Amino acid sequence: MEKMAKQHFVLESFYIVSLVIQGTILIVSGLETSPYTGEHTFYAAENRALQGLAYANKTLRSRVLCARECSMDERCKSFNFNDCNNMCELHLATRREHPEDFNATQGSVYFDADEDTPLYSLTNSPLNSYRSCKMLLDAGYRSSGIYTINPEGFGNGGLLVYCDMETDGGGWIVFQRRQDGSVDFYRKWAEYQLGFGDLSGEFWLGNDNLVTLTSDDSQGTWELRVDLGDWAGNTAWAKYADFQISGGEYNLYIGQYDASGTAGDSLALSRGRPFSTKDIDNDALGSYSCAQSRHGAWWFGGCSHSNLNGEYYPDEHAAADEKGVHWRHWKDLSYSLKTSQMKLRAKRQ
Ligand SMILES: [Ca+2]
Repeated sequence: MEKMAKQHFVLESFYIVSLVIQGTILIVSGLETSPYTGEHTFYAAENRALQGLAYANKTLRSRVLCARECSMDERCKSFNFNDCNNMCELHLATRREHPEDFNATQGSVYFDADEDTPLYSLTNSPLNSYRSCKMLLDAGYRSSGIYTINPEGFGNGGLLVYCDMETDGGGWIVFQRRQDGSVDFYRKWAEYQLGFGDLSGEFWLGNDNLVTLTSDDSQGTWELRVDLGDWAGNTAWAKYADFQISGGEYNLYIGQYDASGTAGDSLALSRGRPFSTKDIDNDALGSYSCAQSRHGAWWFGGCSHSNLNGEYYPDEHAAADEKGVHWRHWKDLSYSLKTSQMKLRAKRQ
């Protein structure tokens, strides 16, 4: 039959499409009235899709029909087929040219002619098997956003978190974000305990959640990262090894400061300190309240070099020194930052 196709002695064209799915080869062949003739082998990556690059899409009954569509069009270099909605998407390029758009997508299968492609298959395990943003990242989930993770200690519902999949290799669970002042951070102990705000905007994930997360040592130790932004568009970061928040008074335990950080170590005075809020004073200054005087909630000693939960101002000028969102070793105590994120990442030993 192959010989017949090459001799072109019939008006119809001949095609062979081979689909290689998890090592199994499925061959489809037949006669077509299309002028394009060819033999095509497509390799499958399960639960994957090349996103945002379709030049054509149509609803078809199966991946085999989608493969035929692609094989009949000379321009088509790869395709997605979604088993949930039977959508067939044809692409002019492959995952090789657009690795950043090749993402984990449940229910979708991606095909191209590269025999290495099956290596990118993902098992169809439910999201609830992932215990951290790092595990999601390692499974191919490369888009930052809101995910449910199921770390030890959270029961069946898991924990809804924002995963930063881009910064410093990705895989970070963000537990604090300031960016526009839309959420009030001058709150009481019980609110910091439970968490507040909006995961897609400003929020505090909650001290109890931090305790449970950082006590799960099955994932190794945890790193702490702080990302800061000023009002001129500059950014800086700090990173610490061995991050843990203990139960009870939510003491901050951090290991070595990463000397390559650009923000400086402004947590030195907070090491080992319990958390303080405007209504629970655990600082080292007796009846004086660091949390009240600085309008924040933090690991105060006497008091601190930072308070990223301070008052949010519309510019760098805090109403008084140390009242704003500050990190002394990058900007002055009186400089109130525009953005702040605190995040933790599981680090397997
Ligand atoms: Ca005090």
